[in-house]
Formats: sequence, structure tokens, C-alpha cells
Amino acid sequence: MPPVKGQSLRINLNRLLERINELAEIGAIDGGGVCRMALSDEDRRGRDRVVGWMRELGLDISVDRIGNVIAIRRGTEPGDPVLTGSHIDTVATGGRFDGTLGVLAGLEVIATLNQADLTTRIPIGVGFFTNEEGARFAPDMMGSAVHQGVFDVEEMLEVVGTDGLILGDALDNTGYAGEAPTGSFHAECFIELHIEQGPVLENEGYEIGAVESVQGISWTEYRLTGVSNHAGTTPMHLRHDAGYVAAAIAVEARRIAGEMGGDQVATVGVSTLNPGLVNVIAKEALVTVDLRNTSEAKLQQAEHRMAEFVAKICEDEGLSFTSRSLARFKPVKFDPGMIALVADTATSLGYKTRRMPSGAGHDAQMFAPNCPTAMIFVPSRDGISHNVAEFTEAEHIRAGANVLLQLMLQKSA
Ligand code: HGY
Ligand code: MN
Ligand code: MN
Repeated sequence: MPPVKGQSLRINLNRLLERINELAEIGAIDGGGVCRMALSDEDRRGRDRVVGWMRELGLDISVDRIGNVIAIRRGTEPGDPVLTGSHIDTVATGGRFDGTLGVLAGLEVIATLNQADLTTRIPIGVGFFTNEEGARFAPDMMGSAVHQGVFDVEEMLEVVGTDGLILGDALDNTGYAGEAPTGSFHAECFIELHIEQGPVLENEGYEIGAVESVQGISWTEYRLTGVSNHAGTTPMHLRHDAGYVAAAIAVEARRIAGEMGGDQVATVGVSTLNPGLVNVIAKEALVTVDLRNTSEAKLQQAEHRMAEFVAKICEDEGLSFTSRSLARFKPVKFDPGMIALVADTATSLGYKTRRMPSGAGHDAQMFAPNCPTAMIFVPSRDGISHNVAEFTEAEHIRAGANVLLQLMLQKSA
């Protein structure tokens, strides 16, 4: 590794932990978790807090038309920045580290350089991207996809959320409908620090993951329509039971993943019945199916099997149905040079490191086609995430943030 200015610098862990814990107070829920659904009032308050820290650090802040916030620290020369960042929106039962760690570690890198009075040659920056989770407004990674020109901003501003609100209106309510254009921002490179959200690093005793890829993601929403009837008087052969088919879809999703094996995963996360009464055969059901695989061909296979199953069982049960795709992303590979730099930097800092894929989607995957991009993972205790029990050890937070600091110094030297 060529020597760079600041290679002996290390982050201030207490300052970083204080910010993580302070931000976790905004949208705090029982069990130590966080609920800051995208473009909710909690998201607005979280944004305000993070922008406040960006201002205190003396950064040039811009807000684009879908509310992505990018804060730049000037270098001795102008140019595209070495960018880091992630998201601060959460799922409704989220933890305090998912996304937040990447954003606040980016601020900590900058605070460390400010304290050392070290100016990089190339500008560096940190951002947070709107609606990474997609749990209220699908698809996920929406803000970073618009930021990097994958999605059209006008289209995304029209998306209707699970609560019936239009995204653009929710964005206006937060005050973060910015002026900066979308789709034209170019970074010198992009690096995202994120919790693994899975069990691999912890189970195998590693401190750092050098992420090589993100698996493909397919979200489909099914709306099933049968016939309400009396639970007691209706003979079984005369039923058109949306509740039964909703349950069968969940069983089939699990069966497809089991039969395909390998990296195939399948989740029915939403399954709601209408009218949802103990003695009424359900007339309607809303079901979502989340399918993922590291192989695009296998993901298509799983999608095809699921679609065929739903059509057949609805025909047999006499139901009508509609389906719509909520999200669809092909697997993404990160830049080999950046992956090697993550692994080499982590190893040179003395951290046990392994290369690995990401099971979750991340903002970084939207940058990958446009600039050298990679991710740094740190372990999740018991592999838990999207759960208030989500936790990462302080020493692993220190490790991940120091790798981020040193990597950004190397790329901006
Ligand atoms: O669903 C995901 O993988 C991410 O948490 N949005
Ligand atoms: Mn995340
Ligand atoms: Mn998440």
C-alpha cells in the first residue's frame, strides 16, 4: 500500500457512537429499535439532525429533487468526489445501525480529518439517499437509483405508498424536495460501510467483509379476489377462499426456495385478508413475495415458478387476481480493484477479513455501473437485522469506520 497522508489517523469511536445513539432517539421504538419510515415525520427529524452535523463540519450541502442529501468537503483540487454514504430511513421494526452506520461513519471520517487539519487532494463527500428501504414506497434503493440515473425522478415522485400517500407529497411535507438535478452526479468512486445483516462474519470469526456483489431482488404484489361467505354454512367444494390461496402462496414460496437450494431465498412479508374476520371466508388478500438469488437465471426461474403456481391455484379455487412488480434488480458485481482495496486496507489495519456477497440490497449497487464501487461489511450479532434486536459491537464499528477512513484517504490522495 503506497504511504498516504493520514495513514496513522484513526476515528473517534465515542463521537461516532454518540451520534449513532442520538440519531436512534429519533423514531425510537421499544426494544432499542427505530422506526423512521421513508419521508415520515421521523425521517424528516432524522434528516434535520444529520444535516445539522453536516453543517457543523463545514460541508457544502446539496439536496436533489427526490430528497437525496450530498455533503462535500473540498479538496485542494476541484473534481468528482470520493463519495461514501447510505440511508437513514428504516423499516418499521428497524435497528439503529442499518444504513445509519454508513452515513454517520462518513461524517466521522470527515470529523477526523477536520480535527487533523488534513485536506485531501480530491474532494470527499458523504450522502444519505431517500427511501432505501422501499417498505412504504416501493421499490427499494429508490433515491440512489434516481441519483444515479437508474430511475426517472418524475416517475418516482408519483409512486403511491402503502398508506395511499403520493411520494412527492410526502417529500414536500418533509421540506426536502430539493433543487439539485438528479441522474447527473458523478463520483470518483463510491464506498459504503454497512452492517452485514446476516450471520456469516460472526459465525466464521471475521471482523470485516469485502463485499463483492449484491444478489438479484424481485418483489411482486398479488391482489387476490374470491367470494366472502359464511365459514360455517359454505361446503368446502363451493368456496372461493382468498385466505387459503394467500397461505398456499407462502407455502409454495418456501417450497420453491427449498427445492432450488443454493442462494435462493423467498419471503412472504405481507399477507393481509379482507374482511379478516374469524367466521368469514376471506374475499380478498394482499400478498407480497420477495425472491432473491445471486444468479439472474435462477431468479427468473423462481419468478416463473411462482407466477405459474399463482395462476394455477387461482384458477382451481375460482379466484381472480392481479400482480404487479414492486421491485426488480439484477445481481450487481462491484469493482475488483475497489474490493481488493477494501480487503487490503482492512488486512493492513489488522482486521480479519473475508470476501463475500450481499444478501441485502444497498445504495452502493446503484453507483456500481457508473464508478468504481464497493462495500465494507461489519458483523451483525446473531445475524439479526430488520429487527429491533439488531446490534453490532463497538469494536466492529471502530474497525469498519477505520477501514472507511483509510480507504477514502487512499482514493482521495
Ligand atoms: O430489501 C433490502 O434488501 C434492503 O433492506 N432495502
Ligand atoms: Mn440498509
Ligand atoms: Mn434495510
